[in-house]
Amino acid sequence: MATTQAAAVAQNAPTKNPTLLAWVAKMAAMTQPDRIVWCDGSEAEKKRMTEEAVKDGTLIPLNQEKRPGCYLHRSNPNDVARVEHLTFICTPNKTDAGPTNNWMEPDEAYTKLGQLFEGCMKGRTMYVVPYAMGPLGSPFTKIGVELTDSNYVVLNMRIMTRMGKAVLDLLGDSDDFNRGLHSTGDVNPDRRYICHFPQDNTIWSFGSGYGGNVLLGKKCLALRIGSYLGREEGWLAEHMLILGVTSPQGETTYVAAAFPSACGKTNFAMLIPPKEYKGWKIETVGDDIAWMRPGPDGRLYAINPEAGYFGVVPGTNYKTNPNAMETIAKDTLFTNVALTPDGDVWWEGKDGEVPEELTDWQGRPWKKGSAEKAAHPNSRFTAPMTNNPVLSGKSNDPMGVPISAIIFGGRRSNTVPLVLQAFNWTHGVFLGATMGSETTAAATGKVGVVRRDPMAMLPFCGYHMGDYLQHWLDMQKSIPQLPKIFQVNWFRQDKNGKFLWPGYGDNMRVLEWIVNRVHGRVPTQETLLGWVPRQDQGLNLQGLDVAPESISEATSIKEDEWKTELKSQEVFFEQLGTKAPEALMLQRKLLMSRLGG
Ligand code: TSX
Ligand code: MN
Repeated sequence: MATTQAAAVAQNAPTKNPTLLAWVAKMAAMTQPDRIVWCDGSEAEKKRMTEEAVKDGTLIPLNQEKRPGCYLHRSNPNDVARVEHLTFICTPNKTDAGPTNNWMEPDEAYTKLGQLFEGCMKGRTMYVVPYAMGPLGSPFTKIGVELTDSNYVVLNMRIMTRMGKAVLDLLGDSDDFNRGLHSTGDVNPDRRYICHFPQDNTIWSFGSGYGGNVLLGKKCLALRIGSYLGREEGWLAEHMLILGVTSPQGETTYVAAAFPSACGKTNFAMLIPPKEYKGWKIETVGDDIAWMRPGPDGRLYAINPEAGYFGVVPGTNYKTNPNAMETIAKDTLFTNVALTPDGDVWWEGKDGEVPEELTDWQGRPWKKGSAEKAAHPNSRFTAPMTNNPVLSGKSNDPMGVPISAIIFGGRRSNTVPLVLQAFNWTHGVFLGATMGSETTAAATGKVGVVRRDPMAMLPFCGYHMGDYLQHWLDMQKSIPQLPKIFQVNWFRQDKNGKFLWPGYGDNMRVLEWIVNRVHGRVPTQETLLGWVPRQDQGLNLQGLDVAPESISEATSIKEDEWKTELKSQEVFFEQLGTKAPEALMLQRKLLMSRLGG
């Protein structure tokens, strides 16, 4: 039985890779699909699968005049976001996963999920999706194969990754590929698990059809497994955007930046400079993930392993992010947004009037003024990066881009000033390790509570957070030309809750200071916390219609607030126990002594 199945798999496969064929046969023997389809990534395949998805109700065609090539998908209402409490790191020892991850023993996880996967694809098709994270032929690039029974997953993976036949050719007979297995199952939250097996380069995901849980190349491979591989192999897999800043003189400086959710990462990655910045240009290399390793010239080089954007839709408009609006004008899959009577999509925070009537994200009639949201707050677009009007020409460069600055951000209504530069790499890692952001969505508990989210990696680090921070510290030994590290906060408020900094395009002013610091072109002011812009030769505020008092408030450092902050940081470090890196504890003590005990 098993041998005939294996023979059948081999007969239809566009590869002779023995490891791949044996694994597909083994997974097929367990899940028992009616048929196996090897995806080739072609246009014809896209057309055929899109038509099938429309026929089976997975996709709703949108108005093809208004949104050419665009479709709407509605997920199960119980399945609209990543599920951290159902996400597991499966290593032999619990300590390897650390206190910030859920852990399951690998054999137990394989057995438990194996029971769920047993026969789960009966009556269904198993799609074999070969994909690459990173440009084909890049030394950074990793190959994965995802087996899935979801046509929605295939169509999304086609946008988010380099997918298809070319990847199989690149893989050849190698056994070095991530083994991803996914089934939507019956979308029952009680039978939903996302398990990572770093030692086996394997991911098993069951019972969900939602983005981050099922597009296995993204959070699962590029971050959780990626961070594990990065530590083993001496590189960094980070939750960072990558952008290039080009001056009127034609000098391009590349920056990587980590922000927790709800800080406008995609907006920053596609920023349009204000009119005073004639001749300046921001270009996007990536909006979510950066893989970084030392290059031949001693600088730190980064690639974006993805090929598309899986972005939050609500709040996106021609004021907050014109480039994103252009990006999603065509060939985009929308998930859980509202539908207009004329077949266009709508969401809270879109430009223009609120329509009188809509079909909401669950397919129910919706009327203007309704207390419920028409689009789900976590509704998404999946769009190819090639749609982005400001896509960097280097986004497909196998060598990546040299990173001159690393930025750590957060949403803080107080305490953290607009911008500061770390004294050195170790201090910069301390700034990243102590990142925090205030909660915004009422659905996830109290609003305005600071959540610690080191390097914005808390839900995405595939091993012990203490070891991860130590790996960051250790990396300075292998990067002769270290990027400079900065901390930013666009979200400082006055006592009435009004934002002090205009943000958005005006963040260019902060970026220019960062670029000038990187190239040693501007003097700076030393403070307790780090180096900040000087009053005289600091931030360029030309043309900015903001009261000088607001700027000084946004950039102010209040010692009493910092004493409170240090106490709050201690709670996080205590969680890491003996794995809290000594160098970071010393940074903490130094700051405490600068504050006067
Ligand atoms: O994305 C944001 N950025 C980065 C842009 C490059 N947002 C949106 C965050 C939610 C996803 C911001 N919100 C930013 C910001 O820099 N700043 C703010 C706060 C803010 C909001 C509104 C105004 C000013 C600041 N002003 C008016 O509404 C007029
Ligand atoms: Mn992200």
